[in-house]
Amino acid sequence: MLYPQVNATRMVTSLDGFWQFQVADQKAIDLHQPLPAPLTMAVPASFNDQVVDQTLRNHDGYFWYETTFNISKLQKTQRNVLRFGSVTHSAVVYINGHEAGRHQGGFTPFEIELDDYIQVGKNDLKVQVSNLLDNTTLPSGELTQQAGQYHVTPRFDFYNYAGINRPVKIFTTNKQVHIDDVVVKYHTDLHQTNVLPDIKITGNYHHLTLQIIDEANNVVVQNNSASTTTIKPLLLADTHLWQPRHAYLYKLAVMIYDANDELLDTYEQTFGIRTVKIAHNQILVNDQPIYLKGFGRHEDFPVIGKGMNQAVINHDHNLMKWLNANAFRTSHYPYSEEEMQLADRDGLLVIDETPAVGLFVGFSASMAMGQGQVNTWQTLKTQAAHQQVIREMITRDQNHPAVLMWSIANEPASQQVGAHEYFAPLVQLTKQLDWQKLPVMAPKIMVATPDVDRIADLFDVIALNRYYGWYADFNDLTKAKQDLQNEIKAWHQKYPDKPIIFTEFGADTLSGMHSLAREPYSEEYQLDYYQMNLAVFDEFDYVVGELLWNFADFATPTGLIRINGNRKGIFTRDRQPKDIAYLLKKRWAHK
Ligand code: BDP
Repeated sequence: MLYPQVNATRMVTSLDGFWQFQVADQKAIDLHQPLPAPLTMAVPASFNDQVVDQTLRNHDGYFWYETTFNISKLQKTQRNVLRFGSVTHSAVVYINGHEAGRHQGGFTPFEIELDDYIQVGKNDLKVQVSNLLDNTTLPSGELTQQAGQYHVTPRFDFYNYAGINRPVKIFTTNKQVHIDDVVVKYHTDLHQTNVLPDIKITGNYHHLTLQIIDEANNVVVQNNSASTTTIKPLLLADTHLWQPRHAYLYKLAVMIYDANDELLDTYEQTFGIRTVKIAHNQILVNDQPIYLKGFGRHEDFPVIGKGMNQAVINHDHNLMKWLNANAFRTSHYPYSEEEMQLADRDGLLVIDETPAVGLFVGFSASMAMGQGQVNTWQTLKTQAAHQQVIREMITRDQNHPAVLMWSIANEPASQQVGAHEYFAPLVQLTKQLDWQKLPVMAPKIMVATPDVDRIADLFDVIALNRYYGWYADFNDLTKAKQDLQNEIKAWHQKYPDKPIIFTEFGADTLSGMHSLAREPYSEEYQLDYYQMNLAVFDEFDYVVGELLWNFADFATPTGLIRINGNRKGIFTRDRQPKDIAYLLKKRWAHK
């Protein structure tokens, strides 16, 4: 899927700004009239923390956004497409009172063809948004209704921020013929690279030209072709590789022409050349073993909630680079396209995760180690949604060299009967959709130990979320150390060829709390906890990654063990370092 771009044939208008907003179900809205009693709401951002009224902040159900936009005579001669970076969790889009499209799933973009609905001059855009989650959606939640009021109990701990979280744009293309997709496929021996892109075009054209442009803006290779099916490979004789923390980005320019050499449409797709392999329990990037140093994170910041904000993203990346990190996981949903573009540029490796979180019925974060009594795989009906989120994530992100692996679920009930049957087709689908065949993983919950887990054989990597010294062996780091060592050995014994990475480990820590007794919640305990864990990882050369939980403190609903959010951050929510940050910076300079 192409990210909107302004060029010789395309225009982009941003619809970001102050919109109208109102909580209401469909019956209360006249689609041909302005919203009757709206508030102002900034887009992009979650709605929740922009309002003062707490009932509104925590509203579960439907709400409406409205804005107007103008179309010039000139613009009406083009094809106009409305594009949402994401609407959380579902959207029905109305243009001038008519339904023009809808989308389910809160973390991937969708596009709506506008030409049948818009007019020259002023147009009305309304979006009915829902933040409801149930047994069929991803993320997964428990939905109840009482006296006509919906109530969602999320099966995850982060606050269920919702709204128009990412940019809204209208882009134009030629009406009759346009480039719909560019997938930059290549084969490289790390010196010579043959680039053979997959290009989708709607409409008739006479011929196309392809160019690869390097970072100095030189055209390094060019091809002409009569059609997308007869493209000859473009040879990069001396490939400049994309390396972790040493990014190098090329662009593939596609130009399509009519018989008179008149340019009909063009698009420039950024890409990088790198390989990813798994061999002998190591992860190889460009044939070199890599050790992952970094974080599980959240899109989460005061006031904007899960809204896309480039300054926050850039600052987070600068903090990660300052600590000498090289990787992060998009826990627990695909992050914004803008962030993925920056990861490409910053050379940060990304474990790209679907929003398949909460696939464990009856397990509750606030009960910590509580075991679900209900069989998840008989209760949930998420297979269709799961296929969709995998498809949409890969379609959106396959051109990003930063993507190292696909994480297709976080902490599913992989120890319960039915887990293997549920995941086997999903792993197969992921491999089938991804031409690169990147490794596939799904981080494991603590109760999914090697003796009871049913799905590890399906995946390329053993990814562990482990909290020895916190949810297990609380305040007993000696016992925690033994248990951690034993579990690592047991996994290795069962799957000697698979690399092990720790996708989560951490301890809630109140910034500024100090304890001579080095007690839990203090900065001292966080230091001791991590030093123990990191020393254990260093004992095993098949442990090839440490992604700490979490990069920063983040918002959650208040709970028994969630006081003002999840406090496992290495940084506070406003990005001030806890003591542990300096230890990591030192360690990661050499690791
Ligand atoms: C894990 C989840 C993560 C939670 C974390 C925690 O994957 O989303 O925030 O535990 O409890 O179970 O801190």
